[in-house]
Parts: sequence; structure tokens; C-alpha cells
Amino acid sequence: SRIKLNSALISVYYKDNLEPIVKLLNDFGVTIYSTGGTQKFIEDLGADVVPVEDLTSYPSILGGRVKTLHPKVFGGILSRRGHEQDGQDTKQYDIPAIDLVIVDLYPFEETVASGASESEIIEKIDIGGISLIRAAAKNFKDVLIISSREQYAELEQLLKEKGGASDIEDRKRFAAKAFDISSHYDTHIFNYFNADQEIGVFKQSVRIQQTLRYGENPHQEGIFYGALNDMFDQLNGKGLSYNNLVDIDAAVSIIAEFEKNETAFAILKHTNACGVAVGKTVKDAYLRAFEADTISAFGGILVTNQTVDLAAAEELHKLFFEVLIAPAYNNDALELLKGKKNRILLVQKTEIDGAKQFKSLLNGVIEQDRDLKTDAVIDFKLATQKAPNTKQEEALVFASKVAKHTKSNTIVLAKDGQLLASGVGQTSRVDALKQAIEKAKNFGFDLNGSVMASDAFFPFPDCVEIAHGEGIVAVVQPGGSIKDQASIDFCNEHDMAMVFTGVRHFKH
Ligand code: 93A
Repeated sequence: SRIKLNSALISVYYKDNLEPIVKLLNDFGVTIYSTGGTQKFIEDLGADVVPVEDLTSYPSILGGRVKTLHPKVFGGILSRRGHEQDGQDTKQYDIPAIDLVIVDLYPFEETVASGASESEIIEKIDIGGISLIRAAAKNFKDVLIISSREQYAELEQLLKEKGGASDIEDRKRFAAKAFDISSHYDTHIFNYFNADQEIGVFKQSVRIQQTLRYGENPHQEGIFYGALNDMFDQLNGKGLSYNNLVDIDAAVSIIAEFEKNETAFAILKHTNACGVAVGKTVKDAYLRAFEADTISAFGGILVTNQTVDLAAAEELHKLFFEVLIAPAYNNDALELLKGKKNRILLVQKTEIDGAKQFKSLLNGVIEQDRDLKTDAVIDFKLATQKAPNTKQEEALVFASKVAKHTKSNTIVLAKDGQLLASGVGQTSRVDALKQAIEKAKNFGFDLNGSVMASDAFFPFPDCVEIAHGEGIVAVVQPGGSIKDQASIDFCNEHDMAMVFTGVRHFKH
């Protein structure tokens, strides 16, 4: 419901940009209570303000450590409007209701970063401010909480738009932000106090943790550190498992290789793609991806870069799958897919951010830059006399995108925007190729005219020899082996095209 503001408590560290808010509140006849420095600032603006001391009958004590921590303040914020007992209490103890709380916390994080002394840092642990935020956010049904100076502009707009009132949706939205602010704030304090402990880089750097069903196996515990909700909305299905997250990471990574203006679909199992295709529609791309391995797709992780429509959903619904990730779903499609209650349906809201990747091993952690290099035709350096034609070039780009996201050693076979088969995680490149060939044939593909991508260079000409025997016509690989020439010579003698990218895409 819409609530007209009658009173506000303002206690902010940074006073900048407060002026328009104060003026508006004055115009709307809102009583403003305020703490020392903020009160002085408001007075200097020539606006009306009541010192919070007038309310509490206490001065600010302990050098400012206790200034708002008082039942008259917290009672005014926490009392439930229309609640009988709360009404009696506030009346008996003469506690005025506070409808709006504006806080900007002591800058703890900045003080730590400035290299200040321990005692200066400790003084910047805000107690009253964080309590005001929590109290006002808890009572969002009646109170509006502005928990950072970053929100002034939004408040100003709201006040103007609604004539000094707020709706429940506004109050709940700001309450959600408030708990975001307070959890961030406490995490910085936690990190400061735990910096010396062997707590691990992940736990220190991340503010939210989520207990998973279990780890890689049921006898292993699992926890995720991160704000998963920032990246996905889960529309259906059971809680995410450790393996789900590992696979979702792989799925989101591979689909990110495709341009938004091409419709792509991938099916993954154990982080490797068993089907990838582009298509005219999501349904078309899915069916072409599915075709590559109709067996592995069972229980798979599915991902697309386009809205899932009903036509696609009708096909997908026939498959038993674990997770589907898409930027959006049409309502009728969603309704159908929700028919299986365990099916995990995710809306992907953002790309993976973070240019770094971490992994724990031995008695430490390794960090590396994420592999952000996507091979494109422009990067191809022709190694052979024969050049790939345009269609083959496109297929080579497609194949190398898939190879980049497939466990090494890998060989990927593709044609016309469709994965035909891949060899994954093999201990030799030849084995990877043989696996790919056998698999493609098992699923009924004719390899004539197809192309091959390798995640790393060919140490011997064996791979191009075998490829030629199967009718593969074009090859993309990083190049860089001392025996490159042997592979080049073979291709030249057998009318094959080969391009080098100069970029290796190992994935261990
Ligand atoms: O030291 S505190 O934790 N004790 C309090 O009771 C208290 N109430 C508000 N700090 C407190 N505040 C903080 O004071 C606010 O979060 C804000 O950052 C600051 C505003 O103080 P002033 O208005 O005196 O500049």
C-alpha cells in the first residue's frame, strides 16, 4: 500500500548530494531527525531538522559510538503500524513513528584500503548505522530504507513521482538492496579480521556462500562461494549440485562463443559438448545438436543463446535432461517445460565476469587468465597451397570454438555449423581423432567434406593422414610443431587445406 512519509531519520557519513532530498522532505512537511554531523549539515542548508538527542534525551556518547542506539529510535522504526501491542507500546513510551531512514555507513572498506591504523579501522565499524539499516529493512512493510548515498537519486525520483509517499514494492525493493549493502559491509569486516587465517582465497573474496546438495559425489560436502542469483534466475527444478555448477559453467562458456545474431544450441555432458549446432530457429539448432549424439544427450546440460519458444520446448520436452539455460523463455514454452518438476530451468542474466580463473591444488591455489581468445577467420594463416572455401572457413571457426571448450586432447569434426563428433580428453591426439571418427560414423554421419579442429598442434602428420582417409577436407590447428612441415606436405600432396591460428586452447 502507498504510505505518505511523515518523518525521517537521516544519518549519513558522506553528506554530498543530500541537499535536494532534504529540500524535498521539507517541502512535503516531513519531520527530519538527524545525528550530529548530518544535523549540522542540514541546518547549514537552512532546512528544518530535529536533533536525534531531542528524541533520545541522551547526548552522543563514547566519542560517537552510541548516538542512535536507543529504544526511541529503534522503536519508531520497528513498530508495526496498525499492530495493537506495538501501538500501545509506542504510545506508552512516547515513541514517534519513523517512516524513512537514510543511512550512509562509515567507510570501513575505504579506511582499510587507505592503510589506516588498526584503531582507526575499528572505529569505522559502523554499529548504529548498520542497525538502523537492518531495522528499517526488516520493517519494510511500513518503512522505506535508503542504505547508501548511491540511492539518493532514486529516492529523489520516487519522492517527486509519488508526492512524498512510497508503495510496498518500493519499500521491498530498497529493503533487498539494504541487505545487499549490509552483507557486503559485514563481509569486508569479516575479511579484515580473517585475513591472516588459512581461510582460502575463495572464502575471503566472496560474500555469499551456498550449501550444495553435495560435492562431486554424495559422500563429499559441497559449498559454492559467489552470488549465483546475480547470474541466474531459477524458474524450475531441484537445487543445484556441485556437478551441475561445473557443467553450467562449461555450458555458459561455450555458448558465449556464438554471436547474439546466430542461433546456437549446445548439449553438454561432464563439461564436454556432445552436441553443438547453429540453426535457423532454436528448435532447428537443438535438433541439429541432438543429432550428433542422441545417447549422451540423456541427462545432459542444455544451453542456447536465444529465447526458448514453444516449438523448441515441444522437442526439448521429449528429452530427459538435467538443466536448460536460456536468456528467456516464452510463457507457453515455460509452462510445458515445467511439466517435469526436477528439471532445472535457468534464465541467464549476465555473462561470466572475471578475467581470472582459480583452482585449488597441492597446498595452494593456481590462478590464470581466462581463455578469452576466440578464433576467427581473420586469425587464420594459410599453411597449405589450397585455401579453404568460405563454407569451410565457417566450419573451421565453428570447430575450433568447440575444441576450445572440450577437454584436451581433443579433435573436433564439424560441417555446416554442426558438431559431427569429437574425441575428448584423450591421452593422445590420434586417439582423439579415432574416437571422433568412430563416433561420427556410429551416429550416421558421412565425413566427406567435413573439417577438423585440433586444440593443439600435430606433432606428427598421422592426424592429417587419417583425416584424409575419411574424406576430411580442411584443418585448423595452432601450428608450432617442429614437424609442422610434415603435416603441411601431406596436405599439399592430397589437396587438403590447412590453416594455423597460432593460439593453443588446452583445457585440462
Ligand atoms: O558509532 S556508531 O556505530 N554509533 C551509532 O549509534 C550510530 N548511529 C549512526 N555510528 C552511528 N551512525 C553512523 O554515523 C551512520 O551510519 C553515519 O555513517 C554516521 C553519521 O554521523 P554524523 O551524522 O554525526 O556525521
